[in-house]
Amino acid sequence: MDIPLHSFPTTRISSHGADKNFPLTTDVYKLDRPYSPPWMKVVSRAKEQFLATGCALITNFLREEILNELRRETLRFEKKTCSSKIPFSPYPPYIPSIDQTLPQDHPEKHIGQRSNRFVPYDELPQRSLLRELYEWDKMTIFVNACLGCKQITPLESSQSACVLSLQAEGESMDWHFDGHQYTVTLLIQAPLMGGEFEYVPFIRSPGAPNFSGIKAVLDGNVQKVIRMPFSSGDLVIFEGHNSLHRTTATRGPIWRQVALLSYVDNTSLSY
Ligand SMILES: O=C(O)CCC(=O)C(=O)O
Ligand SMILES: [Fe+2]
Repeated sequence: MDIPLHSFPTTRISSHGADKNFPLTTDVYKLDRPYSPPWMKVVSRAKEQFLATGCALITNFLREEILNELRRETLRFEKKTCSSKIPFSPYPPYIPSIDQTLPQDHPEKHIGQRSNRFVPYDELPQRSLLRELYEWDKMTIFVNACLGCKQITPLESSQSACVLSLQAEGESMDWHFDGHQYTVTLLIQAPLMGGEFEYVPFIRSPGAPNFSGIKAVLDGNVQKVIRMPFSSGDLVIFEGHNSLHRTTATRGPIWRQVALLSYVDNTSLSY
């Protein structure tokens, strides 16, 4: 690990004008007061939704002024990134299998495409609001509880622990599974149209790779596909290792900007 996690102050930097004990998130959720009644209320709703659908939506998560500042922080990266169409297979490390024994139409041989732009964790400024949120111990406590207390920790990766994903007009990210278990997505800026997050909850599980079900989705079957409607400032807690997911192409001049906060639980993944 190149960057020590949790090494940044957990209280807000005064230049952002926020209350010291109320760093980043909307007052109503009381993230700074774990196990208080309002905190318990949002956690139990999120936990229920996560267990039922593989995804929990927490609306208006960020305070308005924090969201605006995060937008400004992210906007700077729009000019620094460039798009390219990258062949993208559904399984990490996102390279199609060359196994000769597999049929050509096997999902492990599928070649999709992605054209979004990633800003790696180590390129975020040291005094980034996003770093501050990701490295805030109470954020981890909150996400952990929403997932049903799985003992998660932030991913130890200087590159992909917490990244920005940007989509200009027409850019998308095809069907895939994440290499780590849990992703918390913060929608910093919704595009005018498109840029939808779609997923099939728990389409596979340990011991049940469900290649036929996955192939059906890759072939365009939308029967089990759920579209998560979320707006700027909303937070989505998601299991991306066993739930096939994608983001569709954005439309219009406003870029889609999301922050992706990655977490792993203490048991190592075997696949
Ligand atoms: O942009 C999103 O909402 C999800 C992106 C994603 O799935 C990923 O980067 O692995
Ligand atoms: Fe993903």
